Amino acid sequence: MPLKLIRNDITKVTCDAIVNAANSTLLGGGGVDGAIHKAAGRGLLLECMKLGGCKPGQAKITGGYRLPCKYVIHTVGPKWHGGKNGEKETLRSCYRESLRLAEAHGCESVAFPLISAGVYGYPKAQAFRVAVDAITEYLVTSDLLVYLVIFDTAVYQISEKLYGDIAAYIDDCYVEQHTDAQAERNRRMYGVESMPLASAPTAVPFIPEKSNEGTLLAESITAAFQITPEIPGERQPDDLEQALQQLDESFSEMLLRKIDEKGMTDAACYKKANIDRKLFSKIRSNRLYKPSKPTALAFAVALELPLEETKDLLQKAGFALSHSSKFDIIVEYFICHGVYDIFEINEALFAFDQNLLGS
Ligand code: AR6
Repeated sequence: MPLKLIRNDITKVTCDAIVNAANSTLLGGGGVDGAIHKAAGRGLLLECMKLGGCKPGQAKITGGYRLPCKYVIHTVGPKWHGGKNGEKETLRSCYRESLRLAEAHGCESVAFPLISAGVYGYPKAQAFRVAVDAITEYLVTSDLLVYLVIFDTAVYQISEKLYGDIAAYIDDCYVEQHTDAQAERNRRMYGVESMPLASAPTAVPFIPEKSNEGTLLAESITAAFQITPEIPGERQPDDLEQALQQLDESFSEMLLRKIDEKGMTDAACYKKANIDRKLFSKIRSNRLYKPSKPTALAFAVALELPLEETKDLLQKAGFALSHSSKFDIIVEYFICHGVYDIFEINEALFAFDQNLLGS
C-alpha cells in the first residue's frame, strides 16, 4: 500500500496505530510524546511503566486508550550528534521496527511523526529523507498504508533549487497560458491569429469582408452544422447502441497493455504508482473503471510515459493536463525532466500545497 504525506496533529489521525517519538524511559516527555500521552490519558502511562524502557532504534507497542487508534507504537529515535555516530541507521531502524511491530499486530494503517526531528535535533530535511526512504523500502514487500504526518510547515522543505525551478516553470506556464488566452481572444475579436499584446488595439469595429452580411451568416451556419459526408468503406453507427459497442480502448485496457509492453508486473506498477492493491484490482477487473486524476497520473509516472503518452492515458480517463492548474504543471515539470520518482514528485506537490499522486 502507499505512503501518504499529510499535515495534521498525529493525535487526531484515525488509523490502526500511531507511532510515538519517545525517549528510552517510555514515561512521557515533551513534543509529540507529550501530546500523545495527554490525548491518550493516564492508562497509557500506566501501561508504559510496565514495558521496561526501550533502546534507540527499537520499538514497543501499547493500546491506544482515548486516541482514535488501536495501538501506540513507541520508538526511540537517535539524538543528533553531527551525523557520524550511526544516527541514520538508528533512525531507519525506528521506522523498520515500528512497521514490523504494526504488521505483527495485524495493523493495516500506521501514522508516523518525523522521528528525531524535534527535541532530538536531527536536521529536518534529512530526517524527512530517511523517513521516506525507510518507509518506501519497507513497502516494497508490505501492503501497509503508511501516513507520514507533518506537523509544522517549517519542517517540510524541498531543496531551494528544486522549489525555485518549479516555481519558475509554473510562472512560465501561467504566462504562456495567459498569452495563449489573449491570442485566442484577439483571434476571435479581430480575426488575427496572434497579435503582440502591446500593439493590440483597444477597440476595433467588426467590418465584414463581404458587404452581404446575409450570405456571411448563412455560410457560418452551414459551416457550424456541416454534416460529415459518409466516407466510403467506413461503417457509420446506425444508432446509439451500435455506437456504444464501438468504444475505444478504455483507461483500464490501455493501462494493462502498457504494463505488458513495459515488461512490468502488476505489483511493480501499482507499488511504483503509490496505489494500493485493492484499487488496482478494481481497475483490472472493470474495463470501464474511471480513476481519479491523481490515480491516472500516478500510473503514467509509474510507467515512465513521456508527456504525449501521459496525455493519451489521461484522456482515456476523461482528463487533460492544463496550464491553469498548479498540480498539472508540477507533474508536467517532472515528466519533462524525466523524473519518475513518485515520492519526489509528491514531495514537491506537498511543498506547493497540492493534492498528491496516488490513490
Ligand atoms: N503531531 C505530529 N507531529 C508532531 C506533533 C503532533 N502533535 N507534535 C510535534 N510533532 P519531537 P524527537 C513533530 O520533539 O525529536 C520528547 O520529549 C515535531 O514537529 O516530538 O524524536 C520525547 O520524550 C517534530 O517534527 O520528537 C523525547 O525525549 C517531530 O514531531 C524527545 O522529545 C518530532 O519531534 C524525542 O525527540
